[in-house]
Amino acid sequence: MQLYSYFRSSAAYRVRIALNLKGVGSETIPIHLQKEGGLNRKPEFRAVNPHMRVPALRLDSGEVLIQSLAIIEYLDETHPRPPFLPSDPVERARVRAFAQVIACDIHPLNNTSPLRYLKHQLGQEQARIDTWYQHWVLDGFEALEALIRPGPYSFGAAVTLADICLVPQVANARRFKVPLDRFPKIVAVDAALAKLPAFEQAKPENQPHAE
Ligand SMILES: N[C@@H](CCC(=O)N[C@@H](CS)C(=O)NCC(=O)O)C(=O)O
Repeated sequence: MQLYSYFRSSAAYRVRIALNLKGVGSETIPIHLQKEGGLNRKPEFRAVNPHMRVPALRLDSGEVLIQSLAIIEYLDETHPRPPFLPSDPVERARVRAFAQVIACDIHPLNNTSPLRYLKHQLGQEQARIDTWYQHWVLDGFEALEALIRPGPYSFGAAVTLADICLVPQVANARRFKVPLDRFPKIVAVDAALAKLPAFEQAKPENQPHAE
């Protein structure tokens, strides 16, 4: 398999964690999102992913999958152990909901394209963009803090899709200096997950193309 990735992309980070947890090897194809206005915008990458975003996963069959949650669920379906979702349907819905607070409600507002749009098309100052970033992270983290169950991970003793989404979002928040002191449960879960090799190896700074 080939993973189109960028070391700082939190959506690609989710897939790196998932691949590591499943023990699935892949070759990384780095796509620089800043260089020359974003190499993801070149026709070569548009041919891979029409939405011009990472991650994308090329399967051995040549098929390309996009969208981190779809890729992670594909990995879970094709490599069932360890499972990323609990067996109970209500618990599954809860884990998915937690992941979607991050992937559908926090991340899309703070992603490269919208932040660039605020700056270049809408002419917003960097300070206002930083305020926007922080506002939506804090808004989402308030909900996550309330949704976390007794640990050590977000939903107990097994690592789930919720954890796979949480760690990259926390790393992103730290990078943008969002204060996390109001979120002791999030910080504790993140610290517990940091001890797992699958999470450690997936960190942005541990990618060969990191800068
Ligand atoms: N919902 C998508 C988000 C993908 C996404 O937006 N990736 C970002 C990096 S985290 C990206 O490629 N941004 C490039 C751009 O917006 O131009 C997923 O979960 O895969």
